[in-house]
Amino acid sequence: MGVSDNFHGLTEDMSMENRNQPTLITGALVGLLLAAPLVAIFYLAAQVIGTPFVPFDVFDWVGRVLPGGILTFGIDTIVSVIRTFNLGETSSAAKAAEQLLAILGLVATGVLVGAVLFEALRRNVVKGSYIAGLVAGLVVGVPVMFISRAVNQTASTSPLVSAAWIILAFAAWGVLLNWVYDRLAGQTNAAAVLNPAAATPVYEGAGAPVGMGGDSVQPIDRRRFLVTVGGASAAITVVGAGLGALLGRGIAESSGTDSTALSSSGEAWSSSNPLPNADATVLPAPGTRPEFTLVKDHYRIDINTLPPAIKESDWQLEFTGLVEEPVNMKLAELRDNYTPMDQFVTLACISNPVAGDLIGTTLWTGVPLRDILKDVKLKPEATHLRITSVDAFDEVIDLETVMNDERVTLNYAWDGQPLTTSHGFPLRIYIPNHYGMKQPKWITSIEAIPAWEEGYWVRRGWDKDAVMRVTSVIDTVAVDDLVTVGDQQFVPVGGVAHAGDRGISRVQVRVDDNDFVDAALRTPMADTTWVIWRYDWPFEAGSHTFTVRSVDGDGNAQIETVVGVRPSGATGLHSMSASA
Ligand SMILES: Nc1nc2c(c(=O)[nH]1)N[C@H]1C(S)=C(S)[C@@H](COP(=O)(O)O)O[C@H]1N2
Ligand SMILES: [Mo]
Repeated sequence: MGVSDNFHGLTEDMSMENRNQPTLITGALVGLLLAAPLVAIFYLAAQVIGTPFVPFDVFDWVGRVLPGGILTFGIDTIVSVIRTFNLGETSSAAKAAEQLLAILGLVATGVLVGAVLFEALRRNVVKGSYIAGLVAGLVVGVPVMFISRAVNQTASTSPLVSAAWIILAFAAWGVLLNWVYDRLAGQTNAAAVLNPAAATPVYEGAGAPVGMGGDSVQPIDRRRFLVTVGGASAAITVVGAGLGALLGRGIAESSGTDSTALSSSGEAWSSSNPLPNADATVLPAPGTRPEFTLVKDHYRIDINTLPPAIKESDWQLEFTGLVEEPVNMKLAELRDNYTPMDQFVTLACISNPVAGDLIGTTLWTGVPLRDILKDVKLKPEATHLRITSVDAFDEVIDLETVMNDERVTLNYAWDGQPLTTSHGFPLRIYIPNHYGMKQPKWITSIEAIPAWEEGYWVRRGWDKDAVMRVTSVIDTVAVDDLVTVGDQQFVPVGGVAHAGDRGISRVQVRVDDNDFVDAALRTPMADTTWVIWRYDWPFEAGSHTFTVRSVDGDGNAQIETVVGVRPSGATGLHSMSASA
């Protein structure tokens, strides 16, 4: 009977003396079974106590040390899968994918460690009860503890408590793995297989949790025991994850106002408080995206699996480097001591594909950086500023731009509300005409330096200037909203065009193989926002392909050659097919 048993089968090709010891493969399985509840317990503790959720920390750390090429390949793969299978809004789907990968990473580590530990135990590499398991737990736990210390920005426990918790959790996990091995080994020792009736089960793990039936020692018990371990593990995983989700203060997304659009006066956009272009005569074609993006709908891109949670009371902005004297500023000083500036801004990620959703427009409120620099005495050798964030993200901007352009601002509000955690609370910079990668969120320090240096993504192979490309997108071919003028019917076609702060001077639409014809441009909210365009196409039944192109305010035509996002932003024309 034992010969046909699955787990026995796994042991078939083993050396004589260890024939019935649990194998590497069993170790991998047990590693898997025990990794799942470990993840759940980390999650529950993170949600309830505020300890670090280590899978995300390790994932973020790996992302930061990986070479830029590999990292970009990974991100591009995730983004194309999301777009190919239409898995929803790109940035949230990408974050969900990253979270899943992070968790799978810990599970894979569990599988590996389980396999190695079982093999080591089978070969008797380490003697002594649970030493091997403890060592295995620490081999993972100690580096993870240091990694978490280095990158975690979301835990609310003290560094000491966080460190102790991580070490303890992994040590317990390793010992548990070891205990399972001992149980499995004890239940199918050679004597048991040869003569089940005569064998006595060996239980090395004194004080072992939840008694297994102790008197049957047939190989079938190994399977039964593993099923029990699996069941217990599944139960802990489900209960842990469920409780965590229920009781959680939400490690997945802290704060974040779900405000409807509000001006800096705190008043919602309305007929009495209209958007600046409310009386523009060109109206968006039905189905065009909202001209103003609600904060909750704004894409989020950054190097963190969870956005860093900064407490205002813990935070200050430091000015360091080539300054006569270091200066620290609290958020309230920034807000109260300088005249704020409101700007409608379209922000886009350099990783946004043509017609992608990594672009949004909201109202930024902040203080011109040059006003603040009047109170921070820079040394004459200073030529650039390095802006660094709590997540160790950084970028460098030249002082000349800062001093010549009051729009370069340190911003503390979006849409009239304090920045949300996801979007950079408490402070983020705005640098007109450049992609998001040049514009740190969660800023903690500004260092005056004597020469230009590369920033985070530039070091990883992206464009050092990252100037926004001219781009245009078709949002809608509104075949269900025909406009009739006389006896001619028109199909409203529309979308947006954008070119940093350069504005859009022309948008043209082509239907099938006809010539490009001019679209109408809606007055934008500001020079720094996208422009809504509209073309009412004389209706012709059948299936048609619409293509759009644009020219920026400086006369630069949109590049028609199709090029991917790396290193300087995507180019190519957007087309959409429709039939009526
Ligand atoms: N500290 C920090 N700032 C950052 C990033 C980051 O990873 N860390 N990502 C940048 C990138 S690539 C983009 S596109 C914008 C996105 O801003 P949003 O998430 O508020 O839309 O933030 C920028 N600022
Ligand atoms: Mo980005």
